[in-house]
Amino acid sequence: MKRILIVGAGGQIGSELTTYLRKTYGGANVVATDMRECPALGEDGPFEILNACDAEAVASAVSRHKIDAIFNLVALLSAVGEQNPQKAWAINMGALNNALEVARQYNCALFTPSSIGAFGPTSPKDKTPQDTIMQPTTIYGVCKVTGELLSNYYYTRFGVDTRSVRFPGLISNVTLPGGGTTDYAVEIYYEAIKSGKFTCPIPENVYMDMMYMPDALRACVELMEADPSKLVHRNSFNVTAMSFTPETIYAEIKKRMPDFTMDYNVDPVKKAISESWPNSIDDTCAREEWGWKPEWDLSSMTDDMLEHIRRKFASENK
Ligand code: AKB
Repeated sequence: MKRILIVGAGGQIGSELTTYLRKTYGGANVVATDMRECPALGEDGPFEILNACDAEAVASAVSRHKIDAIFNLVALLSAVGEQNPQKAWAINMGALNNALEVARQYNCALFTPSSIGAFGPTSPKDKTPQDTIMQPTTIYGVCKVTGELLSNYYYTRFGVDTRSVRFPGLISNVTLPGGGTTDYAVEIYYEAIKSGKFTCPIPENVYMDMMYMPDALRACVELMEADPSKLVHRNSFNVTAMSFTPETIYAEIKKRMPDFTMDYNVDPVKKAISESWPNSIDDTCAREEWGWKPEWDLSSMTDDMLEHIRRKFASENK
């Protein structure tokens, strides 16, 4: 990758991936784009307003900036997608379709995140394999499975270098996620520092895979730089770092903040979605085909999250 376009750079992944890529590939070589103004993304490299569903605008950005790799990060997440399935399909598939076509026309590599949301209640629940039954029950999951198939089709039919990972819930302290089922695992840290109490929308015993953002950023780059001759799979690789329930993450925070309390007000939509997803996924293929290995676990992530959020609130309250 030499000249990179990030589509949907203002979201949870993009806001950190932009900085990460700019450090490696040079600020001027990473063009960040989003529907909305994102002043921070224009500080150390080019930023443009771009509607990912406007095919001509995407093609123009790729051509003007001589792009050779696209990161398509546009998505309405699982919980918010259920409020308006038609809109979720139009945005998620519209952005992917345009990215695939432009990648084909301009000979670009393309990274698109998939998700544990691509699995459903009929997938094996524990250590869910790389290749297995995928019958998701959310529109988000339907888009992800379709996207994986379409991306593989563009690779085999047109030779487009499409690659993807199935991300678990991503935990970060820069930009809040929005509209996901796993968002609680970010919100709990903010509430621990802000108010010392958290009301959890997910049932206490539901396991979901999670990953700290520094591992997720590394996964994106390591997969895109991986030797293509070693890749048996492409769209999309299971990757994970940890799996826990609300009770586990609560206990981990409470170890460090003994006065922290948590109660439950379970959201029926998030309950149904979380219970339809795997307890844990098996990422052996990613480990074998491109050397994937997470560096953060629940304990080290909890230390880091609490420290960063404490500093953030302290500087905001100065
Ligand atoms: C969501 O909860 O919708 C996302 C995901 C796991 O893809 N964070």
